[in-house]
Amino acid sequence: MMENSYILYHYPLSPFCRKVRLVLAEKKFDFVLREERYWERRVAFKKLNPARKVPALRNGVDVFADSQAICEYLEAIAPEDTIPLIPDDPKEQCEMRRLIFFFDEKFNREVTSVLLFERMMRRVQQRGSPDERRVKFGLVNLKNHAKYLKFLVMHRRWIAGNKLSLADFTVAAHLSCLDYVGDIDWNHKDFEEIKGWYSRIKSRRAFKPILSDHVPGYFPPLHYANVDFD
Ligand SMILES: N[C@@H](CCC(=O)N[C@@H](CS)C(=O)NCC(=O)O)C(=O)O
Repeated sequence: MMENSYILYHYPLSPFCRKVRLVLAEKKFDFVLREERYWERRVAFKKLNPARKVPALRNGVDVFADSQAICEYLEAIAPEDTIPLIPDDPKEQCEMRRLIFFFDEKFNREVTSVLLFERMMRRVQQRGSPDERRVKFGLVNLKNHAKYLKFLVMHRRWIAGNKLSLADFTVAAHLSCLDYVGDIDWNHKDFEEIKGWYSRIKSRRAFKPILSDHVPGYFPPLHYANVDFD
């Protein structure tokens, strides 16, 4: 491993970990991935992050936790020749953070965490069979939130404004997890506009490794890894 290289403790289908992976790659940091099955509550991992949550990012003796805190730190120390992911204007920053919290809190609680748990994590963690009522709840919420997301991408070039920002990586991280488990109907009218934005972010080089993720026993739909959705 190269000196100054980062270790990211992650789980492949965690939207928070994916956001950090995307930002590490976009900002050209050297990093290696270490899968952390956080539900096994490894004592050594608790020492790294007392919250026992992934992602945690380690660089020698320094450990950083919480995806948003990590991304803001990476933005602050990133090489100058990389594209800025936080706007300079305080009003634009505020809008970007509002949307990040909206998706990482509300959307995650009502959609991503519900569908990922029912579709996949229940089986991975051996916690019984899917609760169909919860699946329905997640899918109905996804439909409702898609309308808001559609509104955003129809009025702005990127999620939080006219420039690419951390908000785009946040939302893309959530959608990529939902796409992996097959819950996004890209042919539905509400996803038509979203598809154009997602295709733009999905075609960035930083996105490639995420598209080749594979969780043993679960295959994503064929379009998952293709930028043109074919
Ligand atoms: N706010 C945290 C949330 C991280 C999070 O909830 N990660 C989940 C995996 S997707 C986790 O580790 N859960 C373990 C737990 O809640 O005990 C962040 O942005 O990093």
